Amino acid sequence: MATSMVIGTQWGDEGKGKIVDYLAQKADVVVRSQGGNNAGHTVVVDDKAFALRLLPSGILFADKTCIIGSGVVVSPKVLLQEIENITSQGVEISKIELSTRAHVIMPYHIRIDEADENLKDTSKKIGTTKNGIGPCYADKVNRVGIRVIDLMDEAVFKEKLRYNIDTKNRLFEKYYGVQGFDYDEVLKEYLMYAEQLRPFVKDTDYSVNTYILEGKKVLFEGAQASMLDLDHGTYPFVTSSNPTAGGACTGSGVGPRRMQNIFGVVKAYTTRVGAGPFPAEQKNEIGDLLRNTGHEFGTVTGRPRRCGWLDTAVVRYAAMLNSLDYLAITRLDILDGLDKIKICKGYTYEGKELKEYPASLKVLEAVEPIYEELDGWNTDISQCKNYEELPANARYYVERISQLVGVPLGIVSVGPNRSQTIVLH
Ligand code: 2SA
Ligand code: GDP
Ligand code: MG
Repeated sequence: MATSMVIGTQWGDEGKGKIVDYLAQKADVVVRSQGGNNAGHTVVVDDKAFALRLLPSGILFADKTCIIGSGVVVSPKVLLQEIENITSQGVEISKIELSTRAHVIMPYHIRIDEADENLKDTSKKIGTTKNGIGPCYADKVNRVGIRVIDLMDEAVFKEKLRYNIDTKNRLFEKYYGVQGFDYDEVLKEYLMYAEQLRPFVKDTDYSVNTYILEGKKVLFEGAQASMLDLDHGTYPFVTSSNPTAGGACTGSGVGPRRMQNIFGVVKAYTTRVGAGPFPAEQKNEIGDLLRNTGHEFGTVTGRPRRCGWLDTAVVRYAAMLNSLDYLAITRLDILDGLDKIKICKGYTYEGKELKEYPASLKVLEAVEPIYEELDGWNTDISQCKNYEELPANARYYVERISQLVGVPLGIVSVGPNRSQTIVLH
């Protein structure tokens, strides 16, 4: 196995961090290709939980190379803090490479993110993580962004910073009515980060491809998820990058022919943080039960996550978008106490069954989920070590998911620890 990839199939927080950490045991290199510190990936090692935001979830191994690729947006402050946090806990971390081409999140991006959200009417608020992700990607697309390579060259950085501070300060003053930034203060802060980051900076477009050609095992780690994809998700209630498999190619500089073993991570039920349509949402005691049993609160923001039944219309769409090879079903243990479990098989709209996932949010907000009810297993499965040990009803549940989605099972996860992972293929 040369390369493999882990992708979220729902609205995020499927347990990608845990699956990446598990698969990383056999990998040499782990690559993040998109998103930034909006991600919150929890990895549990020996009952100790690490909340990772920017660092790839392979970081907790001493012998791996962890790459922050060209498509990532990087907050230097958060990255340096994250490295400091983990190393201060006595963990010997992997070697880190930071792409010269990654874009840098600046303080004005965070302020624009907050100000934009504050200006919107309640029904139009995206519910972003307010980390400046969208405004940083917007500057990149608008070709005024600052890349890591620019930060490494004081003269280039000064010129780009001057332009950005001047234009953004005008925007803050005239449009948002909030305080702008002092050029000298930002310059001083970021030149300090530049020196601290310099040892990690590398042309990762070349290094990732070289590792693959050398036969090293490279694992691509998706952040956020397919339904939050800027092009294919529930726009505009999405993030500003491409968490789908194609995004791993553009965000790392690796061609699609090299991508193999694409795992789609599926939480055994559905959650969503932030606004936007969610047809299988349970705004009732079932949703409350899933949130409380599953401790469904944002890793970064602590926001309560919206909860509902598993929606296979969503996962089927994700299977197509990502050409999934295997499903990795997580958090099956959270359903242990339920007598009956529902699966959403698809939707009807105006009385007719939809064959395709709708692009129109108006349609998506009006669809009726079609449910199938299954018997629960009412057993603690968290100590099951292999597939045969799972109760028959639990096996039937995951097999039914695989059947409805049309993708074989690869992994079933029954707890947050590495040891609570059942591998099927
Ligand atoms: P942004 O900040 O611009 O990317 O927000 C846009 C939308 O993307 C959603 N989003 C997320 N959804 C789930 N989990 C995320 N990461 C953290 C976590 C979130 C947290 O792991 O728990 O701590 O709240 C994440 N990041 C972005 C976001 O909710 C918006 O809907
Ligand atoms: P990510 O953003 O997709 O990496 O997911 P998060 O880390 O935000 O949220 C998933 C949570 O579920 C984390 O706290 C994980 O430690 C935990 N987790 C992952 N797999 C399992 C599982 O199979 N069972 C249980 N109980 N927890 C799990
Ligand atoms: Mg998360």
